[in-house]
Amino acid sequence: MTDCLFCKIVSGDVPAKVVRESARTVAFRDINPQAPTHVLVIPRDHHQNVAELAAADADLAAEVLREAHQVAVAEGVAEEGYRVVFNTGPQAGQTVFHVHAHVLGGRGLNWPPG
Ligand code: IU
Repeated sequence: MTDCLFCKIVSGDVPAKVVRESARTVAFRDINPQAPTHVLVIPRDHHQNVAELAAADADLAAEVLREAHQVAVAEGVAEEGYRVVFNTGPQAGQTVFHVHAHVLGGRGLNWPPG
């Protein structure tokens, strides 16, 4: 999608601090980190949210989840614990409508989230 910010990160038209790439995904640091580790994992293909992604391409949804775990391993937070979040829809706080997994770790995370 030409007007999608995350599609522009995939294409390289918008810069991002990329920490990991796979054939079908890109992982980059969130511009406004909410934890010492805050990385977003996105599919290169445009899907609006995780429900749409899972329905359209379950293999790609699984790859996003595997990559989220590999980010946590690489960041050194996998053993102590980390959180993977897909905000889905405006009420959940989704502001960018290209599906992304937030990978958060490196501090204690409250539950329930706000
Ligand atoms: P959300 O779940 O849609 O609210 O998450 C969008 C995230 O994208 C949010 O944490 C922003 O800080 C982040 N982000 C970014 O990393 N780079 C950008 O240029 C923009 C948003 I705009």
